[in-house]
Amino acid sequence: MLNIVVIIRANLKIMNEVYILLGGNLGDKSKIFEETRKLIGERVGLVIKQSSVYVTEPWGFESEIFWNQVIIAETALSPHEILYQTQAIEITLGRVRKSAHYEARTIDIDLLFYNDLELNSSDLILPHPKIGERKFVLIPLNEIAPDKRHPVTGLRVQEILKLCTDQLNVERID
Ligand code: PH2
Ligand code: MG
Ligand code: MG
Repeated sequence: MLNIVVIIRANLKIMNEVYILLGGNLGDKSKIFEETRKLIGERVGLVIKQSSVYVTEPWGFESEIFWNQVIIAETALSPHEILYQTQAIEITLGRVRKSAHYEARTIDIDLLFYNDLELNSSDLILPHPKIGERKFVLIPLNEIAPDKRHPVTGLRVQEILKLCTDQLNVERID
């Protein structure tokens, strides 16, 4: 009997939900987004939900128009394992960082939520600290998870969106 319990426990992978923002404004955005979702599915976990793609005005700097999309993946990885994988995917898909400032990019993959985890490490903060300031995040997020609660404030995504004063244009394209 004990043996059976041990075998079951060894095979039990606890699944987690990670909310991910895709953003890019350089290159063939349609191909790059498709490839990004495929690589996230292979290296992070099954994509269980995805918002429409939105065309969005650049927030915080002057640049080309962006595409943004929010996806939810089921994952057995830890937040830092996901960060490692998503940074590798960014590099595979041609992202080049020239400075510490905002820059045009082929693909940026940001972690928004990981379950209800609060994490403050030097290279990763969860939930993402700028969610409430950005309609290019909140509008796609609200499309697929309006009732998701922010673990720090307890507010639902739909409530955070109502409170957001960002005026930049965010337009659904598919
Ligand atoms: N990402 C930024 C800064 N500004 N603006 C839009 N519209 N979309 C983004 O993904 C974005 C941005 C930093 O990563
Ligand atoms: Mg970003
Ligand atoms: Mg990023």
